[in-house]
Amino acid sequence: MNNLNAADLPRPAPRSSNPEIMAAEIIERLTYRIGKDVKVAKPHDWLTATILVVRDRIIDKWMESTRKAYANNSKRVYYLSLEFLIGRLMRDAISNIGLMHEIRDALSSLGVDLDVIAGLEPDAALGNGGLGRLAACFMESMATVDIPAYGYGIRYVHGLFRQQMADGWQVELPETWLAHGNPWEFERRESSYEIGFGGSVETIGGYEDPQRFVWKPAERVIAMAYDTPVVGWRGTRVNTLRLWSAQPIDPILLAAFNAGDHIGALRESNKAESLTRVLYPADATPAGQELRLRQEFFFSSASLQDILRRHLQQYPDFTSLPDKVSIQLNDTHPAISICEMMRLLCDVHGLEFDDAWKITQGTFSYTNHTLLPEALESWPVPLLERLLPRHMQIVYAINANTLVYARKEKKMADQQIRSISLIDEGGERRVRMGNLAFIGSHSINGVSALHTELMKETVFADLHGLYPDRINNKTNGITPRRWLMQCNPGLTGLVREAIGDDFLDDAEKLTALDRFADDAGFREKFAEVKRLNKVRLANTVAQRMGIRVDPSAMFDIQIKRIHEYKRQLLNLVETVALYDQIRSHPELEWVPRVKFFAGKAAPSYHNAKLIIKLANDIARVINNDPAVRGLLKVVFIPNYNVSLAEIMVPAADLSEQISTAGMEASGTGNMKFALNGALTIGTLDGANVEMLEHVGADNIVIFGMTAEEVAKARAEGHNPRAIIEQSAELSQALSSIASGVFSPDDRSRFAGLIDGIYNSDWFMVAADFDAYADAQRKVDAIWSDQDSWNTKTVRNTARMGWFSSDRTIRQYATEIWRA
Ligand code: TH1
Repeated sequence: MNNLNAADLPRPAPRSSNPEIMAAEIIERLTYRIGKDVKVAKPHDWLTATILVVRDRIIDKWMESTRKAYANNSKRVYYLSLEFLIGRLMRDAISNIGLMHEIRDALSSLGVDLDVIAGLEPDAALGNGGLGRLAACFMESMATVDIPAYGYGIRYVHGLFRQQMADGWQVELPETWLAHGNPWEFERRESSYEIGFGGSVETIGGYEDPQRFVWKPAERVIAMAYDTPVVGWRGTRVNTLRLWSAQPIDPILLAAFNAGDHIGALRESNKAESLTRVLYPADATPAGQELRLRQEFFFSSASLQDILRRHLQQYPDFTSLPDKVSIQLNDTHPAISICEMMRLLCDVHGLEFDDAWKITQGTFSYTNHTLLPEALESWPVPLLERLLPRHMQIVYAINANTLVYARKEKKMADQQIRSISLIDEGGERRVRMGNLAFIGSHSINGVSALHTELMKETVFADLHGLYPDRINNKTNGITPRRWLMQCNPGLTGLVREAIGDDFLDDAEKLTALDRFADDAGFREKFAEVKRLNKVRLANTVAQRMGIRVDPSAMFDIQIKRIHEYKRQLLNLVETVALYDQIRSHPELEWVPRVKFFAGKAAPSYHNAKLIIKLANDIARVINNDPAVRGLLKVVFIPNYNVSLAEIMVPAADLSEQISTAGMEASGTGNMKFALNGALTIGTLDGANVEMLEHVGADNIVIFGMTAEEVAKARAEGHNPRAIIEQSAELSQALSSIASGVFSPDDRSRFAGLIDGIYNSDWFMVAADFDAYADAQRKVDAIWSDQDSWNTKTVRNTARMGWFSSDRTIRQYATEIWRA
């Protein structure tokens, strides 16, 4: 192939966008690729055939994009992430290549409804929450803004568990997104690498003057690539999401099998495959298990080998690496890549340590997504030593250089030296992955302005003192294609009528909508779109849960992972207080509300699971109490995922973003709701702070303690018991929950949860309660003046364009990647 001239070869026939021709192609795929006759084809077969037709139209662009990057010697960006929460792909892809009407027509000429088969596509949940979803939004935006980029991750056989409810308790079931095969992906057997674990390090060149180190792993597995094309808006560019799957070196030990040891013959093979079998279901908490470290190293090593191989295909050596390659670490999960790069450069390619270090640092950059101390990854030294002995040596070498520099050049004191060290010496010795990622990178970024400032003041204070130019901010964003155009076609159509199509290519052009906030006719249409989206959600809830909700009530929604710092408990306690108020003051005009909750709890997170049970217990009591007269309903929708979010986000009137200030690094759900015309009730936390700046104080309801006040209260100690006693509403709500009003079958079920509020109130539920309840009554007052409400919600949509992930990616590209 290499000595042929591509221009002289026959080229694939250009793909037509004529619906008749596409219908014929769908039949062709059904027949020859799936092997089914039209008469017996199942809906799933139609889905697969359609995806194959769509995929073909993306492939031409894909090859062109790859060729172009090669020909222009463009810099390539590699986004390394253990999570990609992509959800469904078909609608996204069809819409981005501009064939929605054509494919719909093609299918309908075959008697197939696009919406029906689109609903059958499995929701790829290779991620837990915000961090994984951000990686997916970034992939789409990098293709859209024409950056040659690869996402690298793991092809988990089982993504995030399916959540089922058993009597209001969360039960985890395996998720099987690959059950029907995956028509999007290409298996790349030729892109396979060996990955080692354990063993020992040999020194060549003698003890006195060691020249080289050679790692002799005791175990080896194969990493095999699966590629998925990711197409940007208007098909501008197609990038690759490359996911690694673990394969055994010997699929079966035939001698053992023939000797009758049928299970032993497969042991090694099973062990290898188990590496990429499941996603760890912990969000913002480290898994801390050996298998997790194996996953992290497996995918880091495979990605690094692939990146270096591709570089050497095009360039003579690695001196140009920092100019031609940027590697972005999505949190510390891939941080071991820094050591692996050093090992490959020094031990395999023969570079000197100092030269390799310059190249490594010039190439890597790191995004931090959380400051929660319990969430900062670290690995016990003995574990790293056993599993990755050469990498442990490299950690010590990097540490020695850094600490000498800090001590000798920067005159740092013992306390500061302890805090910047890669080794945590307090208790069992552990390697701090955050410090490794920081020291091995030329850029360290936070994900909102507040979070970035807190990074400088807290966990990274001393490292920031040592390297003051490295920390920078890149406020998160969301892709407006998925989170406006696809999930909310009604609103998209209305906005186009009002301001034209410019905003489709540049979300910041939505500001043109601002003046329509004062146009009563427009506001009415805007409200009508919202109503239809609420009807759609009401239907989903009726279908899935048999619960009827009234679309004319305020839809108040909190959807995200269940975590104490996100304070679903604050919302639930206020719900109980409101329930009490509605019953004690039936003469007042209460605003009818439906409080929706959805989200998964980490299987080992006891309090989070208890909060889910509490939501369900409260729902059962309130929804069945005739004294409430339908003024309040509580709905916990099971199995929250990207596809459910796409139905709930456009249907929200009120968006709950109520984390304890200083604890939510950014949040991205907050942006999705506001863009779709919901009002936010929120704390001054994460990106809420910047949302306030963009939408204006009149168009968002902010309440509660600031991050500074929270830090002060924690340092000086606050007295939750006194606070509770001063608030009649709060004490009544807490004692009814604690005493078993909502859990008559187990009266002490929630006593411990409520005790936590009385005794320490770490998350400031009591401390913020009154401010939150007042803010909710302010929300009621705005709702009661629908003109005022609709003015605010239109302004939210108009002013949220800045939070497009296209803007975020452009900032990464110019300020970090220089791509
Ligand atoms: C989340 C943050 O909690 C959230 O505030 C932020 O918007 C999002 O990342 C994207 O930046 C995080 N998710 C995880 C998941 C794991 C570990 C740490 C974090 S921080 C597994």
